[in-house]
Amino acid sequence: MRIGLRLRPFESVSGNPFVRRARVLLLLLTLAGIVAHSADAPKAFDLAGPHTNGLGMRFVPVPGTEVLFSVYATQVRDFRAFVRESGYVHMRETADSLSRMWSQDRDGYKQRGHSWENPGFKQTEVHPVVGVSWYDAKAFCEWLTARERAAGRLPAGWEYRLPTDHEWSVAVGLVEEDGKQTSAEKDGVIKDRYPWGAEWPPPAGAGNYAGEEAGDGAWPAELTTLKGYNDGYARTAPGGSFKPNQHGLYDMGGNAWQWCEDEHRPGVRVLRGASWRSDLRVYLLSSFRYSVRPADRYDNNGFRCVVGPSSPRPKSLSNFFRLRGRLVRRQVFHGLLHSQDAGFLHRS
Ligand SMILES: [Ca+2]
Repeated sequence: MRIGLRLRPFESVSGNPFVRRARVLLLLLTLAGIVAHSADAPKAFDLAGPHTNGLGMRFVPVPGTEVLFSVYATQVRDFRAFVRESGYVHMRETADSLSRMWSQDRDGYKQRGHSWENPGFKQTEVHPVVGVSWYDAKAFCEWLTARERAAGRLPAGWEYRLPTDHEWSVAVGLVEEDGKQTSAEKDGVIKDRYPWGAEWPPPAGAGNYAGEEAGDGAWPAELTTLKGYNDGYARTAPGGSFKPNQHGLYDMGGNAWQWCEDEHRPGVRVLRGASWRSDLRVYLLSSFRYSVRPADRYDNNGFRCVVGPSSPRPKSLSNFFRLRGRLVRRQVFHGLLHSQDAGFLHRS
């Protein structure tokens, strides 16, 4: 309408037929450009989800949270795209020997030169990426946020990040946990609740844990397995090998531990969900919290992304201080990320 209103008085004063034709042609070209631009424009991000991002990662809403959860743990193909596009260099290529990946063999956990690309067992592109630190996971989320924003596929004020410990609890069904308590305070408190329900031992197809299949030639003699349970995967399993939970999320129990945003105790970050290496009943509880240093890389640790509002809104003065504290800590970690530790170190 605006175009028509502007051109009509202009055309009325021109008597030259060539000028008129040129203007009509210009108008048609302009309209064609508008149509072409509309076709290329990214689809509006539906805040209610589901959403599939530029890497093909699918996100669904989880009632009780303000975020959309990735239905799969981050897969090898996702992390490979990150490394290829960003030039991110894995820690094993840097000087910090403590952060080289730990992988299990018959003689237990050792640093054997493995990495997310070759964790010591076969992984396809749709297996969960493992051997990644909390810093690696955070760097992936930062890169993905920038990538999706640049492509117009992320609303203003939204970001990709790790789930908080509380969001992860809601997603696994522990909706009654108190979001104001720390992960350490809630560790193992709710008993007899597992990602599959209340049964023990786990029913067939409950997830990829250390069933009898895990006790192969490379399994340490001192480790036990889940007697009477066999899920068919001695190490990791491709995403989608087991039934999704009530929200459509795969592997919320088993396969690979998943990093969360939260510090569990000073110096360590929380991971949830257990892994292919877990057989102890307490580890399989939905409320169990595992924690290691944020720089640690293990062959059974991975992560899952969420997408949502960048930071929680402070509801009270005490929350404001908590938020400030969190932001300060984030800046410290950001500094580490871009200095000697696991950051965007470019190869060239
Ligand atoms: Ca297994």
